This record gives sequence, C-alpha cells and structure tokens, in this order.
Amino acid sequence: MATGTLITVAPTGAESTKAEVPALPVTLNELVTTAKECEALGAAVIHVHIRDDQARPTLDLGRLRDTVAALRENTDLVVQLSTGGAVTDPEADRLAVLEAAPEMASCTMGTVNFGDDVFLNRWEFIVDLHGRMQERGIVPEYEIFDLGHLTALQRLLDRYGLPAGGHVHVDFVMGVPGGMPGTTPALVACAQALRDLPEGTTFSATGIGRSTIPVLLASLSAGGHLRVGMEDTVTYAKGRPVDSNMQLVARAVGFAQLAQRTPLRPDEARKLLGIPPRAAA
Ligand code: KMH
Ligand code: ZN
Repeated sequence: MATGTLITVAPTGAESTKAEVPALPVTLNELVTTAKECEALGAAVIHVHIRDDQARPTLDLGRLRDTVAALRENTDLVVQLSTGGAVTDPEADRLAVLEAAPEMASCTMGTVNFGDDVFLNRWEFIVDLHGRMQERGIVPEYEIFDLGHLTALQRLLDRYGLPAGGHVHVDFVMGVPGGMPGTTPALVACAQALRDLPEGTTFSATGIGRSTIPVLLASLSAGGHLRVGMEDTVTYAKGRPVDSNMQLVARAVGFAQLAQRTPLRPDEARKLLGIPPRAAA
C-alpha cells in the first residue's frame, strides 16, 4: 500500500488555447514560475507540453532543450516531457522529443478516440518509443486511456523488457471523450488489472473535466497517486474557471493530507520511479 502521494502537475497540455484559457502558462517564463510555485506547494513531477511564440503547441527541439534546462536550473522537479504532443504531431517529431534528454517522458499505450480527433499510437511506434527510452535511460510514464492499454503494456514488457530504472509507473488518463470514463469502477478495474504487470507497479490517475474530483478521491483511496493541472482541468467548480495550476495542486495536496498520504518530495519521487538522484545523474 502506498504511503506518500506522488503529485504530478500537467500545467499546459496541447488542447486549450491561451485565448480561451488566459491563465494557461504558455511562455517559458510562465512555465518556470508555475513550476516553482507548484513545487513549493507539493508537486514532485511536471508533465510538460510547450508552445510557440503564438502559443500554439510545438515539439520544437531547441525549445524543448531550453525548457528542460530552465526547469532543471530553477526547480528540483522531475521533468517529464510529453511525447504525445498534439493529435496532429507526426511520429518522427514525437520520437525526437527524447533528444531533449528529460529524466522522464510519457509513452501512450494505444490509439484512442480523442473528442472529434484520433490520438494515434500504433504498436510499432510504441515499441520504438519504449526501446529508445531504454537506450537513453529515460524513465517512461505509460499513459493509459483505456483498459486494453494495460494489456498492451503487459505485451510490451513481456516482449521488450522493463523500462530504464526497472520500475513500472502508469498514469490512468480518465474521462477523455472516446476513452474510459472517469469513475470509481473504471479506476478500480484498472487498478485490479495491474496484478498482471510487474510486482510493485505504481499508478497515478487524472480525470478530465468534471471527472477530476471523483478520480482524485478514487485514486487516493485505492493507493494511487495524483496528476492534476490545467492540461486536464480548466473549471475549478461549476461556473468557476481555474485561476492557476497552483490552485489545483493546492487542492490535491489538501486531499492527500486528509487521506494521510503526505505529498512526496522530488527526491522521494525519484526513488519511487527508479530515477537516479539528481546529484548522481
Ligand atoms: N495531447 C494529447 C493528444 C501525452 O502527453 O503523452 C496527448 C497527451 C498524452 O497529452
Ligand atoms: Zn500530456
């Protein structure tokens, strides 16, 4: 049973526009400020999507490298780059994200309908991403949008071996229109299915939109960890837009403390996830 709570902040995402969500951090300055404040509140990992000068999603490698460097310089957070990008990003650009050498990167375990779009993750692409992360010592977070993605993960690990660091960590992304619902029964089904994955596999969970709070509570009670942030949640309560990522992290910290599952510090998160300590990296 987990004791501390790993809190990941996903501050930006690729879906919301700055025009519609003015509080979204889209510049490097805004991202670093958000990261520092979220770390001070109790986040240990940051899941990063970046934007260009027009605030559009980009996978520009130079910007990704600058982002990794700036976050490392200004925080102790575990930096997890998104290889999911936006639904329009080509596979080659998504693979090239790894050249920015983050400690961690996301790896989505299957294709899923994504609102009116399709988030395409072919098997061969997943195998390639997994292998490149192994070669580079980048620790994956396996993104699970549907129950079957866990079966795909089992197949991946059986055929191609454990990830860098040897620990398996998954993130249930729930409530995407086209994926699994953000409900307690769905979370319990996923948590149960982890029995077929390597012993010690850990999970975090996030619920998109109005499933945010049900998923947060279900994950804490099932021994899971939390991902929160404006990538997934732009409404704090009915009719009330989110003011900032800090507001969402503060709420998650409050719930974790109520559950007597104190937030993990970044060094504790590295230990949990199989990432070398920063001084030794
Ligand atoms: N933006 C979504 C299409 C990830 O970061 O790896 C994909 C996503 C998953 O957000
Ligand atoms: Zn993402």
